[in-house]
Amino acid sequence: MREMQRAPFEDVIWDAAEKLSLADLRVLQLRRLRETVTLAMAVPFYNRVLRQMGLSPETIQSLDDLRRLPMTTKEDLRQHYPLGMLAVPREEIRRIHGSSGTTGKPTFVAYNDADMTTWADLCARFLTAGGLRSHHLVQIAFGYGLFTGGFGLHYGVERVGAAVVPAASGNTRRQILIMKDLQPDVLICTPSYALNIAEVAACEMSDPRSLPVRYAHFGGEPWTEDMRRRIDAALDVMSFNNYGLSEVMGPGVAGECWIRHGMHLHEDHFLVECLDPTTLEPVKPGEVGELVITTLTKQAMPMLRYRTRDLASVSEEPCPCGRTHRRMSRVMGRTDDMLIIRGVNVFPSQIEEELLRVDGTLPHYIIEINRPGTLDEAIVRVEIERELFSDEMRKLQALHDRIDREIHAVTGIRMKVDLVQPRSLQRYEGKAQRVIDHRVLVDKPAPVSGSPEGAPAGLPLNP
Ligand code: DLL
Repeated sequence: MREMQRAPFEDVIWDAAEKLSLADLRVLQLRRLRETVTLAMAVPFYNRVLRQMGLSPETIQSLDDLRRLPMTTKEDLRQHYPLGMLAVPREEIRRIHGSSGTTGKPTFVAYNDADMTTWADLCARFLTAGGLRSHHLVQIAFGYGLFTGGFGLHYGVERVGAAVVPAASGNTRRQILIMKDLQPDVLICTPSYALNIAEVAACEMSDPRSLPVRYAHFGGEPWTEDMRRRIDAALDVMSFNNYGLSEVMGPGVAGECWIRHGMHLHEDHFLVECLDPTTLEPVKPGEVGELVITTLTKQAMPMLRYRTRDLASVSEEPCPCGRTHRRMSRVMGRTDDMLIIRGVNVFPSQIEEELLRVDGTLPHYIIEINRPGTLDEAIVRVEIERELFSDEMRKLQALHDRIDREIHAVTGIRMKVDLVQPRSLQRYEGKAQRVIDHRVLVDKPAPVSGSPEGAPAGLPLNP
């Protein structure tokens, strides 16, 4: 979307901190990093590790000292289940959320009053950058519950002063009814659920573009630029990407401005490193690495160098919108959802990109992996437009062969391609599941990423 250099609405900066000079930002970050390490000393786990490493708040003299701090992993949180990582007394906790895990046990995260205020403010920040104004009505179709999406965005919208319809996820017909009758300006959900809404709306009325929504904020799962083009066209909206994870807050870590070319990291609240996941050395600006995030203002559960497993790049290029905080790319994949098929590393997002580039495909697909004998076998099932099935076989075959070639070109391996009827693959109301790895189910739990909320990863829900 780089070609579009004029804001489609008057840009509003929610917080002056978004335009801090680099020098001022660094001063603020260093002060907050010391405060965070001080707080972390109250967490028995961090206290022990920091002492062992000879570290204390006083040893943090510059931002470079961040690299001396220990890393935190999901496994550390699991080992301190349910709330062993608290830095404040239990009585101070105001909210507990959680993320789904492979073991069926969620990882719990906690917020005190100050955290709740910060969280609402950071969501308000990216929502404002993406066009939300106080006179808007917003339909939130995220799950309300342990998942941070529903409540996180809800408080962010209210913080802006806009009105919320907390429709929650699911019951797609009712979502459409609410849209028609209440005329919301903004839709908030996962990108895959937005597609689902567009599809059901198309079955029920002639044109989903006549729905009133004009802006949309999507996050919680990976999606591609092609997916954005299709959603924007299907619903006649301008959609914005936002990123976050419950362990460090939930939504509110980064979000797009009107440029829609990368998500501004909220760097006054998070120190974000982009590291080579193997060597743990920083990658160059613009190169893909794993995001490792240190919270700077979270009080109830501060996180030191949390390994997100999310692969993205971080750009230092100035943004035409004037916000000074660096921008992260879309999440390209996760270190733990990288598929190894016949020894080759493949990310589902690479396949999505290729599939959606081909005319006639619909944005619904699933990648299934089996190992019938000794060799892995991958099947990509993708829905295609209904008319294509009534065309001559030759056209169908040509489409099949094109997809086959494109996937082979990008991944280097041959996958079986299965063109299926529209609406024949499962739909999701929260995070979509794009991979079913039958091999993994046999001996170890499947990766967390992309699993529908609350579902054991790797298992199809209501197939
Ligand atoms: O998904 C928080 C969130 C809710 C963010 C709503 C944005 C909107 P978790 O359930 O803990 O928290 O899952 C976090 O989801 O590590 C990424 O792998 C993935 N993820 C979140 N946002 C995006 C995005 C929420 N915009 C995990 N693009 C993260 C790609 C995303 N992946």
